Amino acid sequence: MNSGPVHTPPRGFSAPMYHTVLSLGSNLGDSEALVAWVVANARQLGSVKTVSSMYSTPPWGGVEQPDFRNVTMAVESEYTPRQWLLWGSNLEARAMRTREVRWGPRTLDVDIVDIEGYSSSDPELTVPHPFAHERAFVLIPWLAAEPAAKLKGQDVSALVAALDPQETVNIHRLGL
Ligand code: PH2
Ligand code: MG
Ligand code: MG
Repeated sequence: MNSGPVHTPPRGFSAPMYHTVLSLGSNLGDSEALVAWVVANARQLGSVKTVSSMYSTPPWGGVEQPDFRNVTMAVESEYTPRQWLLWGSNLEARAMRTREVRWGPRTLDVDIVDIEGYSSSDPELTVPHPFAHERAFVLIPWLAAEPAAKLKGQDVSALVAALDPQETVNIHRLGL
């Protein structure tokens, strides 16, 4: 009987590695713990490249609600874009995220901002994120985590410099 290995991958085989940028946000419940829990979960996968500090950011979108805690992190793994999407949705569900109000308060939001070398117009997985280039609460932490980052060919540093100062003045880096 042949007892040799049956699942050896072909020599030289390796799955593509995706450099993926994720934005984490929360403004309900223990927001700092929830965001930190997501980072810890990604670390367990062994895929975290860089993580920004935690930022306190005023709510964007015109709904009156508490300030957010936001983190942007870069991960690199063999997870496909859809696997990251499912991973984020699963964590949102475990944080008992609900969707009552568009742009309203939430315990946890895990958004895919950008994936190097990948784009998609699927409504469930639009990559790059259609508004990331103008969202201070994404760009400022992202620049801190990845000073040389680019989004759609533009330097994130230039996108940050182009933000309306009114959008940035009340964004604070927390010592976390
Ligand atoms: N998320 C939103 C709407 N508004 N504002 C801030 N400051 N941070 C967020 O993460 C955020 C928001 C929708 O996902
Ligand atoms: Mg969001
Ligand atoms: Mg979202």
